[in-house]
Amino acid sequence: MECKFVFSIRYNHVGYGVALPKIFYVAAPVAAAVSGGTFCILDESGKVALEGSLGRRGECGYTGETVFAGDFSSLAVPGKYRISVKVLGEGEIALFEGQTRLFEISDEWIRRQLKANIKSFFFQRSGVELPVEYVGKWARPAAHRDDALEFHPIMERNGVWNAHGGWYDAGDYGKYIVNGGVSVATLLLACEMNHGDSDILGGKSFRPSFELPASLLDEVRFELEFFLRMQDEDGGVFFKVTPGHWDGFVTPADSDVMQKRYIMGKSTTSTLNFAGALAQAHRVFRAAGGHQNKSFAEKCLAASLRAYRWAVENPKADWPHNTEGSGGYGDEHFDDEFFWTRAMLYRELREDAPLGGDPETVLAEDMAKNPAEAGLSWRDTQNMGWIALALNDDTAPAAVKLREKARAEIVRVADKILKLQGEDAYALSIRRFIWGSNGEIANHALTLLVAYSWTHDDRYRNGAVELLDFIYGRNPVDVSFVTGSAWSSPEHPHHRICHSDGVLEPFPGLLVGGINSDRQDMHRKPQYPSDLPGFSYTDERCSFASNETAINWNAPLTAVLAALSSSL
Ligand code: 9MR
Repeated sequence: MECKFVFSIRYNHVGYGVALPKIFYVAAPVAAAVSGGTFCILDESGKVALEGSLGRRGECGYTGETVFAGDFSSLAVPGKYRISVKVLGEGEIALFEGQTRLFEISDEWIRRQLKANIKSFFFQRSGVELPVEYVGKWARPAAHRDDALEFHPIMERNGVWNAHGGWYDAGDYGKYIVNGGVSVATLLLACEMNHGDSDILGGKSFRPSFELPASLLDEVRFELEFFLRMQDEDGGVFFKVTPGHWDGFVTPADSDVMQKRYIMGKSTTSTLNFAGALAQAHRVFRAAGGHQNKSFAEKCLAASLRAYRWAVENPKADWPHNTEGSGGYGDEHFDDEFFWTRAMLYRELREDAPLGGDPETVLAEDMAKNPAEAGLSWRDTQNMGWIALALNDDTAPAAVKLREKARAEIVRVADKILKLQGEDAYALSIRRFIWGSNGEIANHALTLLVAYSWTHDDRYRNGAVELLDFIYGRNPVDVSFVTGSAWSSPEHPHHRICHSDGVLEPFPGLLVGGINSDRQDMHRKPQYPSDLPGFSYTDERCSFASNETAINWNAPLTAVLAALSSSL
C-alpha cells in the first residue's frame, strides 16, 4: 500500500514550553533528493518571529521517510505561532512549501493538559454518579455498584463481596488490581514529585491549585478505597472484577442490567501490586497532613503488611486464566513485584520492615535480580522499587547507601534512553511499537524526569519534552494522542462510555494507546493508513489495539506533566 503521507511537517500540535526545547520535523519521502530547507516561525498576525534552516536528522526505517529538523528553541515569547517551511532540491528548486496550524508557546498548556489528564481518572470512576456540575454533558448515573458480587464459578467460593468503587481500567468495564496498582502508584509518584525535590513527600500542592471536583490526592484515594475492599480476610488480594462476558458498546447502566459481574482470582501479583501501592500511599497521605489523612495512611500500611505476608506465604499464586469478559494481565514473574513492595515497605519502616532478614541485604539481592528498565509497565514493575529507594529522604547510612545505588541505576537507564533518542529519527527511545506504545513512551519520559529531580541535568528534562512532543503530535500519523487536546486528537477512541453516552466528543484528557505494529485488531478491519509499522494507528472505535485508552497509560502522562510543570 502506498503511504498517504508525502512531505509533512511534524510538530507538537498543542504547544511548546516557553523555556523548553522547540523542535519540529519535516518528513520527506526517502526517494526525494532534498538538498536542504529553510523555515520561519510566524506569529498570529503573520509576522516573522524567527528564521532558521533545516538540518538532516536521518532516515526512519519504520516510516520510509527522511526526517529533517528545525529548532526554534530561542523563541521564548509566549503567544500563538505557526511554522512555515520550504524544502529545496537540487538547483534550489522548491520541492515542498507548507505551513502548520497555530500552536502555543506557553507554560499554561502543560498545566491545562495536566488538569485534563487528572480529570480523566474522575471520568473513569465506576459505581458512582458523575454529576453534571463536574462533568457537564458527560454526566452519568451511578451504575456497577459492585457492592454484593458473587465469586466467579472458577473460584468455587460461596457468598458475596463488596468491591464497590475504583476506576474502570480502560475502554472496558473491568476493574483490575494488576494494572490498577501500577497506575495508582504512578499517580502517588506524581504527588511525590510535584512537591519539589527537597520535600518529596507531597501531594498537597494539588489541592489549592486545581479547580477539580477532586484533587489528585482525592482521586487516588477513590481507587485506594476500592483496593482496600479487594483484600480478602486472609490478607490476599482478589485479582479483578469482571463481567461474565465482554460488554458491547453500551453504557455502564445498560451493562449493569445485561450482565452479571464477578470477583475473580487471587494471585501473588495482585497481592503485591496492592502491597506496593498501599505502602506508598502511607507515605503520601501521612505527608498530606490532617487527622483523616493520617489515619487513612495507617490503614494503608497495615493492609500492605498483611498483603505482603500473604504473598510471602503464597509466592507463586497464579493469575486467573480466564479472559471471557476481561483482560488477562497474566504475569508469571514475581521478583519485580516483590522488590517493588519490599522497597516501599523499607522506605516506610526502615529496619523494622519485616523483609525476612536484614532489609539492606534483602534489598541488595532484589536489586541484583531486577535491573531497572527504561520504563515501568504493568508487567515489569521493578522501577517502582528503584524509584522508591532513589527518592528516599532517610538520612540513616544504610538508606543513603541504597539511595546512591538506586540513583546511579536510574541515571544509567536515563542515559540509555537519551542515547536511543539520539539514534531515532523521531527522538524515540522505544524500538518497537507495542500495544500501548504511548504509555511506554510516557513511562520513559517519567524515568528521565525522575533522574532530573535530583541531577537537575537539563538533558533529561529535554529528552522528556521530546517524548511529550511525540505524544502531542510530532509523530508519523500527525495525531495529538490525548482526546480534546488539539485539532488532530482522537474522536473515536475504543471506549465503551465514550461511544454510548450520546455525546459526540469523547471526554477530554484520555491518552490512547497509539501506534502498535502488532495490529492485533486486524480481524475488525481497521483502516490503517499504510503497511509500514510506523503508521499502525487509526482513529476508529474498532481499533482496540491502537485507539483504546487505559489508566496505566494516562498515569505516567499525568506524572510527567506534574513533574514538568513543577520544574518550570
Ligand atoms: O495493556 C495490555 C497489553 O500490554 C496487552 O498486550 C493486552 C492484551 O493482553 O492487554 C492490554 O490491556 C488491556 C486489558 O487486558 C483489558 N483492559 C484494556 C487494556 C488495554 O487495552
